[in-house]
Amino acid sequence: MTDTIVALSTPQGIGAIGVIRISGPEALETTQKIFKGKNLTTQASHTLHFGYIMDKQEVIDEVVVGIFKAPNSFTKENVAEISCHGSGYIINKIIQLLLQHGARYAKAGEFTQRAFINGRFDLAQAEAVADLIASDNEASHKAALNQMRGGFSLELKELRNELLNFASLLELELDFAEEDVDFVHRDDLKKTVIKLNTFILTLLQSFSYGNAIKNGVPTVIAGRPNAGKSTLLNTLFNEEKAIVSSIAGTTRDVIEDELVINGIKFRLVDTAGLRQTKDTLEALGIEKTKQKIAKASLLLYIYDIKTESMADLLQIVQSNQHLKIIFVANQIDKYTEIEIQNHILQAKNNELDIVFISAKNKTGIDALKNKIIATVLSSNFSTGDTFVTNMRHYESLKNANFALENILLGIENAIYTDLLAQEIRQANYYIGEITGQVTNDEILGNIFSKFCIGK
Ligand SMILES: Nc1nc2c(ncn2[C@@H]2O[C@H](COP(=O)(O)OP(=O)(O)OP(=O)(O)O)[C@@H](O)[C@H]2O)c(=O)[nH]1
Ligand SMILES: [Mg+2]
Repeated sequence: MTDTIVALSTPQGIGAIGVIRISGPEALETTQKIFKGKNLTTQASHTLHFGYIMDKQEVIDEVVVGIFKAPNSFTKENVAEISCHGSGYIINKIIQLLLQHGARYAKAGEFTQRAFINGRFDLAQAEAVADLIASDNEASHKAALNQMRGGFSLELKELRNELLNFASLLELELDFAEEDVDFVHRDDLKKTVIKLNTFILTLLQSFSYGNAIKNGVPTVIAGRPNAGKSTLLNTLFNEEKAIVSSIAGTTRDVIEDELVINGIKFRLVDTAGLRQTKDTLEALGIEKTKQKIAKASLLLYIYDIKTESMADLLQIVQSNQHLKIIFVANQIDKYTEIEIQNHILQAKNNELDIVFISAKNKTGIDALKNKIIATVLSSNFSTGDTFVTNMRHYESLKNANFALENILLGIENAIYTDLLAQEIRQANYYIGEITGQVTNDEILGNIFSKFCIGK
């Protein structure tokens, strides 16, 4: 038997209104005990009721109570939502009264946990609720909403069911081992496993993009000293974040902040200029630059067309094959039209795509932003609409992929039926971890404790 829980669902602190949520079998009765107005327990679901919250004879507040009857509520239980005036005193008082009348204070994420347990959605969808609340830009909002509404879980569940069918057929085969009949055509099993594995591989590949969407695309501004990296950073942020000077080697430490362009979040890093140096501090900065480049997925390589040759640029491409590079020719205000045209021609011959800017005069910045967005959205970086943003899902997918490869290997080597069945159970276990078809209290506790109270 579940109990009835209560918590403030709007942020702590003073607001115009605060919403207190009560969920559980006794939600309406408990609320009724402190409410003066219509009898809430006999009202229709999805209705609002004006009235007073009373502490015995004393009026605490004028409120509006919304009621949602099981199973048509967020938790699939009876739910009441009291909208009161947003004073800390009133909110605490109402919650205290509800606790006195038998409700229990909700744990972090307990409303969402109940929604999951009552089958409102699967685990991956429940987790997306937290992502949705945390999303602070268009792309992460889209990703979370897509996941909350089903995302990849539905397809994953269907494919898992197919695999489960095979597992039960294999069990049958074991029961009839004496008769030497195959209930499962290994070719059919193989087809299903390949289909599932292909889907899982796509999801695995989507993680770097999904993760970038959620936490910001790691983007490094690098180049030689005095190329104008810090000037560009300041221009992009419209703020003097980094020190700019004509002394080569000005930036020593990494300077990092988030920038949203066209709804996509970037983690932009300005770095120490790359060169040979005897200065210990500068050398440390250059080491940090290299570490940042190693972890980035996008590199904005800033250079001066007079000081770097095509061979230098090609060398940059050579040594940074793990990431996308945008070449940014800076300080074009210093050059003649002919010099620029000449450089464009050379770049074309070497198949290099270049954006020309003047970081100082703020010209070419929109073109650069467009180029950045186009690069992020280009097909080999992003993998379409569905992507994995959650580390836990990524780990389970990796394990599932490993198990599926083992099944394929097993079919190839015609291993014993019981071993094959065992591998299938493994794969199903890991996929079930994502959707919540397989859970344990520890996993659940871990996931929902990361939510805030009231969610
Ligand atoms: N004319 C012109 N000068 C620029 C431009 N961008 C930067 N500069 C100048 O170039 C010098 C170096 O700029 P920074 O932004 O400090 O260069 P940096 O790449 O960060 O240099 P380090 O931090 O030393 O590696 C400064 O004097 C800037 O004013 C530009 O577009 N045009
Ligand atoms: Mg600098």
